[in-house]
Amino acid sequence: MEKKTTRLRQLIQSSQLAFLMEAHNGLSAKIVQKTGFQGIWASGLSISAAMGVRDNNEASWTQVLEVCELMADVTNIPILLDGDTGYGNFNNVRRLVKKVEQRGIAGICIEDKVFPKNNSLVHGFEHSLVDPSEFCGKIKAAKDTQLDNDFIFVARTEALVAGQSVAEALDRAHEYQHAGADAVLIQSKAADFSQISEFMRQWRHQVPVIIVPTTYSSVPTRIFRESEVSVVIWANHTLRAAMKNMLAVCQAIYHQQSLVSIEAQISPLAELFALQDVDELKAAEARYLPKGSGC
Ligand code: SPV
Ligand code: MG
Repeated sequence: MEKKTTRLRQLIQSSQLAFLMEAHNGLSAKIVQKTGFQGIWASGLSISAAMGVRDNNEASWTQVLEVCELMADVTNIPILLDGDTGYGNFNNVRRLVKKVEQRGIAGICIEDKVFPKNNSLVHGFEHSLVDPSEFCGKIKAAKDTQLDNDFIFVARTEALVAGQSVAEALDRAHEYQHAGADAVLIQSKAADFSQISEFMRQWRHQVPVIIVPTTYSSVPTRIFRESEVSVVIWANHTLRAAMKNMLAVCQAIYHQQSLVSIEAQISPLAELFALQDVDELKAAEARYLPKGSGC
């Protein structure tokens, strides 16, 4: 089987629109793979939410990496890690890339904001951008550090999120591409697709463009294809699905003091054990445990 890095590169560079689905722990990563998705978005928002903390770099980079390692261990599809700002300057990015590669992560996405960052979609926070020259230094440092040629560096511009123009986003994206980024992610918190559509019209398609249509979720995927977007990230939807159902089931059990009504709302144990691949352990026991040990 091809390396995960190679598969992520092929996915991103394919002429077909590709999709990455968010996961935030081993269980959700397995579900994403089982569904048929060809790649995972290791979302900073979802991983921090699953830890019960804010998406403001409250989780340390090693805590995030631990989660990613688990996700990589239990799946065989590539993972693109949301590496926020790279947790510091170019030197922190170099260290991050080294450790991420060691843990079997296929690529990293770094954004051009100041550390510690604020989530792009949360209301009432400022978004300060770093100078493009500083960000280009991070890109070059990452590309010089990676050992596997197919490892992916996605440069994410937050220009639109910070209230800057489409022209500024384009200028930044072009600089990032020239600095060696393998793809560009253009983030937006708008409820419509007009700014990104304009961005795509003016983008000289040297490297693929990735979008995250969380706030403009009503835009049909056909429009993304027509705009020649390369990858769509569904960025937080397993986390939000789990959160909603966990809350509903907790409330039902709390109020009813009974399990009578909730079985249909939760996964059967048999499905849970299947996802954990308990049959593999049974087979391994038959092979490795002494016969008649009763274990
Ligand atoms: C994430 O999933 O953590 C992202 C996407 O960075 S967003 O939350 O939309 O900024
Ligand atoms: Mg994020």
